[in-house]
Amino acid sequence: MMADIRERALDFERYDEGAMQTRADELRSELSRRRSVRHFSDQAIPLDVVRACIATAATAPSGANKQPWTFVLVTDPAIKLRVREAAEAEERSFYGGRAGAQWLDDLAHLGTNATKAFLQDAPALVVVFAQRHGLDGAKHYYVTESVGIACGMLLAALHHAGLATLTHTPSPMAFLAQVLERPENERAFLLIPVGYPTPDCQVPDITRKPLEEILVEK
Ligand code: IYR
Repeated sequence: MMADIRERALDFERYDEGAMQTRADELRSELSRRRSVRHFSDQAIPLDVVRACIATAATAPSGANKQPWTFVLVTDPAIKLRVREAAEAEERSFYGGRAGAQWLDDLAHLGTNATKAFLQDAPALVVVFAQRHGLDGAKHYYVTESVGIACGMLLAALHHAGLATLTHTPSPMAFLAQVLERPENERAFLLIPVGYPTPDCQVPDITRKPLEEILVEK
């Protein structure tokens, strides 16, 4: 059956080229300062800011507009502790050998290990779940791409608002669905601690690949 196509006028702003370049350069500068933070202060953060950023993430494009994501905002210290304990159990086996020598060697410069104090210290954890299908059985499309785009937008929004983040991927992540009591159609996709960095927070001294290396023009 033919669907009834409903349309409305696009809300689109057109800038002159100088303004376009300035906007592009300013966003590049702002986002290039975002870094993965592993040392969080336990200071409280304004949760309405986080909620606004989650609403921003949820404007991401998605396959057939199915919006196949659920964001779980965890602030309860008892739940954060359970997440930490379960994540550290997985990470101990990862760092204890499951990762393999090559992977551990690739991670060595980051100084990461199985201790995940940030899961308790950060005042909020946003756990992003991918809905593999609708709860009613509806088909979802391009779930990984859709949820990945939403996560990128969430990280940018939180940084823009003045909050530090980490993209943490304890592996495997199945325990998150259990601890957070998610329905069977949801799979944990990314765990994002959110907060302020400690005043003396250090980060690995890494660089980004130059544009010439990552951009191909034809
Ligand atoms: N999930 C582990 C290991 C880890 C893996 C990658 I790839 C990283 O870029 C960083 C860490 C951990 O969080 O320590």
